[in-house]
Amino acid sequence: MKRTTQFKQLLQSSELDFLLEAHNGVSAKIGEEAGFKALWAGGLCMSAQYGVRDSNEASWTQVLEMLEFMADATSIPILLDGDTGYGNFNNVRRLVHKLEQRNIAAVCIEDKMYPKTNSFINGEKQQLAEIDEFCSRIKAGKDAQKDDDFCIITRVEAFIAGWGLREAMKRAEAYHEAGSDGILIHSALRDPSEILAFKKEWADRSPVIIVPTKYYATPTDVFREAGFSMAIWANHMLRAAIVAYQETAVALMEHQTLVAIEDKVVPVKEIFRLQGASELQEAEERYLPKTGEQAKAIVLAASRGSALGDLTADKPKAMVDIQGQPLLSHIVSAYHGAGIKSISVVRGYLADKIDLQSISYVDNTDYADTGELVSLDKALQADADIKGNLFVSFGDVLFKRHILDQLAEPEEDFVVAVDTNWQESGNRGRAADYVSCSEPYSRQVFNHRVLLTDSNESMDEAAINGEWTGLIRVSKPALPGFRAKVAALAAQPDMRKAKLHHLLAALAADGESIRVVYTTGHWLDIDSLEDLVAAGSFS
Ligand code: SPV
Ligand code: MG
Repeated sequence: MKRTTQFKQLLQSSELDFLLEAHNGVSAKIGEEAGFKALWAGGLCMSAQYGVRDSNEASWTQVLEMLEFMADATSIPILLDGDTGYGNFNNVRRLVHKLEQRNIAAVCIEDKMYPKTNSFINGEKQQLAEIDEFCSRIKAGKDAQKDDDFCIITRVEAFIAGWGLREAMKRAEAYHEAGSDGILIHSALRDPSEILAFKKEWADRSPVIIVPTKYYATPTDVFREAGFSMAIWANHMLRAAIVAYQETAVALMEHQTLVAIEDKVVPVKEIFRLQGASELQEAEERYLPKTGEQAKAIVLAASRGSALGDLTADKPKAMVDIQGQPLLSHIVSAYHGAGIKSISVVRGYLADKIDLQSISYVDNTDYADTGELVSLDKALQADADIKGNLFVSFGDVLFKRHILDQLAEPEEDFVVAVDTNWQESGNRGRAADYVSCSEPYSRQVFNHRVLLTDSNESMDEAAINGEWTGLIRVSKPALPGFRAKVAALAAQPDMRKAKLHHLLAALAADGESIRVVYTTGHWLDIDSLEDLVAAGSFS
């Protein structure tokens, strides 16, 4: 049911209904959850939550903006305390138009002048509007509404301004005649005598609403028996919040520890619940691209790493400790950081020593007589259903997560990360996968499409453009061809011990475009004890 219709039905029903004050999205939502069928967006509290006075210091569009959050956070009708209508008939009709656009069910306007003053501040000195002029606001508002069920409540301030029942009746009659959907009769007395006298005289000409802030001690049954349509609890959410704000601030100031208030405040997850955070998580599942989630990583970790000596006597290199964790854990974290959850590790030497959780394993039992290419072939055969990008890397190569993001970006089917700093690492006197590229690294190449032309462990220095990090990304569409190529090569007797750079060179020789992403540093190949020391400060 439309909120306007809900409100109109509540207004016109013979039951006494209650409207709870709300002043922002979260208080509105809490009011709805408590079971209230409608809310009062009160001027006093809306302005107070902005930290200003109830004197139209907050502009009407600022009020409107907050109302939009309140309406979005709820599904029950909201009655706006529209003060005096923020001007004359013209302002009221524009207000009505904007309220309808923002799903606000009804507005209440009071017969005073803009800028208004709260009724409880020197009410008796407040000037009432001319009856005819106020009626023009009502008529213009009613003419402006597009939804027949939108309600305009008119608030009679005669008692507040020190006039008697006769003036209140005269005004209520005129407003009713002008098209008002209900009367809000306000009183600043501590007893309900004024509002009861009005209701008795007015009878059932139209629904009557009250705001018992001052005569709060009156039993609710008195209102019910008198036949009021609605009672507004007009400022109690903010007043309650202020107590909590003040107690919390004072306690924290005094004790300088959160322990002092932790059991008096809701857990953070209650905030998430009120914000509907779980809905966003579901939506993310539905809408966000799942590149990382569907991607797969294969980590080749079959070799012992004998250059590390005793350190790999009882475990393979991938399990050597670096900064308190096995090398492989660092690699898995980098993949996880890029959203890649599906990780297969090819084990060989002391396979059962690689036992990290939540990754899958493929064993190359021929590891002693075969090379990386055969290990990769086994991993590809073990997973016939790779749903996205495939990343391949070595079990002894640490790298920063952002290199994976860089590899995922280009549109080519094959992308490799190549370190420009090859001379420095070459000087360490270890084997390195050198590559030649279509263009050497320079400051300009970042927007050039550099391709790999060859890869080998020994290469004429003049031909070397960088060192391959061992990281390659293969696109999903290229996977069938890649699988076939790997399988065909691995089946060749002379390729049983082939390394991955042989595969790279073979792909390049076949005319595949292998896009090079140049990087400098941010990875580490753990070949020696010296590398292990360097890894201790890799972060
Ligand atoms: C409000 O809640 O802003 C009201 C009611 O208008 S009163 O504060 O009693 O005037
Ligand atoms: Mg008000």
